[in-house]
Amino acid sequence: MLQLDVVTLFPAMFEAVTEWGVTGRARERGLYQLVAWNPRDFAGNPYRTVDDRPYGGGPGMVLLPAPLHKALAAARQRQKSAGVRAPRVVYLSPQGRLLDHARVAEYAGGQGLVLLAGRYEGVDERVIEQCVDEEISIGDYVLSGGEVGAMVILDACVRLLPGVMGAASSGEEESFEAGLLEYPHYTRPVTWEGRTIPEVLRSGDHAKIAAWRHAKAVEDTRLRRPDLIERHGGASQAPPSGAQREDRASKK
Ligand code: 4FV
Repeated sequence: MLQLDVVTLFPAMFEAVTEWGVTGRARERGLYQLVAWNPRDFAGNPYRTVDDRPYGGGPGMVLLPAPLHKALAAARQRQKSAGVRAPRVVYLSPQGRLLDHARVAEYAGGQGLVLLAGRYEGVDERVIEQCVDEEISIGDYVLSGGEVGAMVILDACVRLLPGVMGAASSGEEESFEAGLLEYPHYTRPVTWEGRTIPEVLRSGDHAKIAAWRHAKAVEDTRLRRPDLIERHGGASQAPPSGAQREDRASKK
């Protein structure tokens, strides 16, 4: 079971992941556990204060180091008692390394993750120096809190856990694994608003369909994300053969 802990001023926000859809069902099936820790519970003052003004002046407030440190220590201790050898603390911030499929796959393949979600202007830098193993950003924009980023990591990780997506495992994961964007999808009706689906998809010829889908994936990736093609050393012209598909399936 993947052990997940999050340090956040808004634990209830995570119900969006733990109570709904694929990730909600995966939690019910015990495929992962998510425990939230609120720094206010570690504030140690009657006003449960967790932030203060920035030294050197400037706008906004900064999260105090001590409540975060205590909350992170509690989360790490819970992970250790749940059998996680080396709990990894990840702080969500715009200064972090950009999240990608490889990172998500690494997290999903691990034992446990402690996510630190900041608020206001961020956390005292000394917490990052002392308690954080890695900073991760979900994109070059500023959010009002790290919770949304933490949920992105949770959702993407849980989808990769064995048994979560099962047979319905969308090709999306596979696509990013292969460095390609996903091919286009169609469903009923055959013609909609005068637009008819590509004939090959009704041919029943699975090799032809696989070839068409791969060609579309390469074409779209070249057009929309040439960086992905570069990163994956060019797209192989041949669609993944049945054998490759099978052995990927067997890995699931
Ligand atoms: C963010 C991002 C992000 C910065 C200050 C929270 C906010 C506030 N996190 N990827 N982009 N965080 O904007 O992960 O505390």
